[in-house]
Amino acid sequence: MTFPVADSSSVKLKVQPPCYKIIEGGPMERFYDFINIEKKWRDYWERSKTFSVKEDTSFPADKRLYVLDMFPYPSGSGLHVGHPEGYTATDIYTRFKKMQGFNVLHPMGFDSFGLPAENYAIQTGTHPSITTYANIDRFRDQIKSLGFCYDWKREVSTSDPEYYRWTQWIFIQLFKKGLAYEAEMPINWCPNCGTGLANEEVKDGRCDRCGTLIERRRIRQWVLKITAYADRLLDELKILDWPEPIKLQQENWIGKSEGAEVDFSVDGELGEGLVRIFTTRPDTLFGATYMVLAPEHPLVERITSPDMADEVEKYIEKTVSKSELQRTELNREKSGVFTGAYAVNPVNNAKIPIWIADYVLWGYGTGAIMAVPAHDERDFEFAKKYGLPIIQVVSRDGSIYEMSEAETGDGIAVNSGDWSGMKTADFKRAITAWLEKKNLGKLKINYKLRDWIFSRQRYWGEPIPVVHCEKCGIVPLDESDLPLMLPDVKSYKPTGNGESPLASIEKWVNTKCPNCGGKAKRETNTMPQWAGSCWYYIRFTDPHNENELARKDRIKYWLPVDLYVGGAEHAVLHLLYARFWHKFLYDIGVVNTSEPFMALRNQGMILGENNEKMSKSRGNVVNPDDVVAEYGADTLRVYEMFLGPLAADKPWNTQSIIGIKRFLDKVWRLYDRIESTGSRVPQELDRLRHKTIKIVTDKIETLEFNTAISQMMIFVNAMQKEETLDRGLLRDLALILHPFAPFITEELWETLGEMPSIIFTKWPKYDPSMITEDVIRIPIQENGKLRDTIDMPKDVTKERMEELVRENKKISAILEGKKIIKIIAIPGKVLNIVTAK
Ligand code: ANZ
Ligand code: ZN
Repeated sequence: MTFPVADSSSVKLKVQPPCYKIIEGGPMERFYDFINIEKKWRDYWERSKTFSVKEDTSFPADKRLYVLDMFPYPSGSGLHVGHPEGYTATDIYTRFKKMQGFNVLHPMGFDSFGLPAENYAIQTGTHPSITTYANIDRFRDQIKSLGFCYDWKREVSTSDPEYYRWTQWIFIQLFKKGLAYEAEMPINWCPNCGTGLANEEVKDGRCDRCGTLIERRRIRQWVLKITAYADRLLDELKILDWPEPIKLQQENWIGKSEGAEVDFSVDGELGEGLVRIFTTRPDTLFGATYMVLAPEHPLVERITSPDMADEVEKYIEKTVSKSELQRTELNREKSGVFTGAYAVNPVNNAKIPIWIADYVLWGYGTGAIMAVPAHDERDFEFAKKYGLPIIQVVSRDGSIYEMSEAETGDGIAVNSGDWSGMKTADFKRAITAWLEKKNLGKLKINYKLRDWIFSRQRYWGEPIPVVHCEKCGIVPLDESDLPLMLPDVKSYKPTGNGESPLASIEKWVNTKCPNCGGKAKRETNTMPQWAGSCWYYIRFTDPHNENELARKDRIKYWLPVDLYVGGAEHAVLHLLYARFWHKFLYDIGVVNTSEPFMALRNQGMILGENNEKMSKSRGNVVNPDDVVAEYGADTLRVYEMFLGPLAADKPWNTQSIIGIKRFLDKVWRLYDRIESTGSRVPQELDRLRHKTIKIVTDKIETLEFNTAISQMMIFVNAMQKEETLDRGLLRDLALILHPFAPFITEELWETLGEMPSIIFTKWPKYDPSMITEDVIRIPIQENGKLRDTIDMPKDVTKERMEELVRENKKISAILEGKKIIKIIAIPGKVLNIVTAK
């Protein structure tokens, strides 16, 4: 094993002021002046364009990587210590892979449309673009201070017209394919934010942004047909290397459920008809004792008997303003009203009453159910309250017994006519086939996923690029007229009346139809904050393209993203929306892969020192700028990676940051003891070197950075015990520490007389034979005569012994030209080579 080292005659120690200080009256002493060192290398990288990446085709496809961070929203409060956590992780990985000979795309940008900038504008009267761009400048400086190897010339901001031009372009493509449509429908409305929201933005019935209770409001909306992709969004989760909990959240959100639609005939005073219900348990049809329609069901009016009309109407009024969550809460007291009408159960012709109740939602299935109180909890509760019959049709053991609660599990059919005795799964299949044959029902797959409410009645977002023409209806803008610039407006304030502030700019609103040239009005709603982040990773491949969203060959060169790191809170928002847009772009031939992010890793939350979430109100916020000023960016980086596993939530700990600073001080001082290359390295230390390289290599690969750092600490402590240190050893240390602490290692690299940047140096290799813990010295004999000894693992096999001997240079030299008759290897003891001349 040899370690590439520069010829020592070429070693020019470039003595640079920052790392030396004059001790008064004494010699110059090297000292870890991190402030100047970090500045020096930041400037150097910038000047030398060290991190600029090109689509260099000399890298084969398997040597191209795309490592991405979730780009930040540039808030007014600046960078949080949580940001550098993920950014350091991807930076380590990127630097490591570059050193292993990969071409790595590692970009950064800003997700700069959204509510906070607009709210700030409302408070201060400052235009959102002014605050946004000031915040971006601050964020960029802060991020740069941490030494990440981003290719800054690829920076994008979603609120730049040159960027949102293509967001608008994608919208027009969606519109042309019928995947963006206008609808007037009841949606989630946040009265505080003054805007409609998507289902994904509502958490526990409250606005995800401000915590206000959501109302239902019927307003005109733009909606994206994400449901058209439900199956693919679900199926292709399989091919993704993502954390299981995230995949599960998406799976549940998409919520595929298989069942049957069954038609019940209505026997109402005001007319007859069919009510179609959706059930996941067609095997319980014999247990249906009543039927429930959602209050919004159009049939309600037709079937309600005159004497029930008043009560029914009152009930409907009460329901409409309730959110879905309020309606479906399991432990909420159930309520409902009898319509006066009856339905006929197709399997046994039983007449059952039709009720309306708000626990049945209009937006799911068919908006109508058959109620089986014996086997459904909500139905059970409802039946108890209103004294409706409960008939057991599934049994644990085939017998009929008294039930104290709904039994929702599978079992054996009872009270089900000729079908009794069948197992649930078989019965489901059989009855569905029977229903299909009789034309009474059919197999049906339903999804929980709803189409994406895509318009916001707010200012600071992408204008939706369509007009409403009196003659032609909705007409998209010509693509050549993009970007449709967001106009300036006097009042940013949400109007609260369902219109965006843009609606008040008459000059902008009144326009010509691109189709007929007649009078038309612009769409005044804007896109949600999630639009820009749906495709930013594509733009990074070709960020300044003025003719298309990105050039095909560049997309092909880089996509898909190989590693994506960010918080887990985006599971069903950004990560679902981006997958949807990506699949659409795949279908129209813009991208060449069906998934955008192949591997995803989550970073945990960095909590305050008191183990609580960091927040201004709790007074436990740590500002990364302060840490960088006091200890340096390298210390912050190593510290955040040393805190614990990347995905874990972990509290800040000032004491241990001091420990990390001391570690880097120690590393620094080791470079006072450089001995020329090839000087003797104690075998123990040499072994430790190989072991450390192996562990650091393996642990970066799996993003277990804390373990890698621990091992480097052990290595450094061992080196510290030596009075002089082989230059090769120090060289290896600088290389493996580099991804973690890029500034200090560039400086130490220079101290070793090497040329910057260290990132262009090959990652060191380790010798596997050097890293086994227990080794024994095996005598190697030729015809019974001792020739050499070779260290081998204690549990070495015969075959491995032979291999190690053949690899040994000294033995090979001895055996040169001789004929090997046989090799006798006795594991753990001796190896004898029988040769002939
Ligand atoms: C009869 C039945 C018997 C049901 C039984 C369940 C258990 P998922 O898995 O969520 O798809 N349901 C159908 N449409 C509904 C609506 N619009 N609002 C509220 N509930 C609705 O669940 C489907 C089940 O939820 C359906 O199967 C139906 O109740 C109810 F032992 O039908 B079931
Ligand atoms: Zn809100």
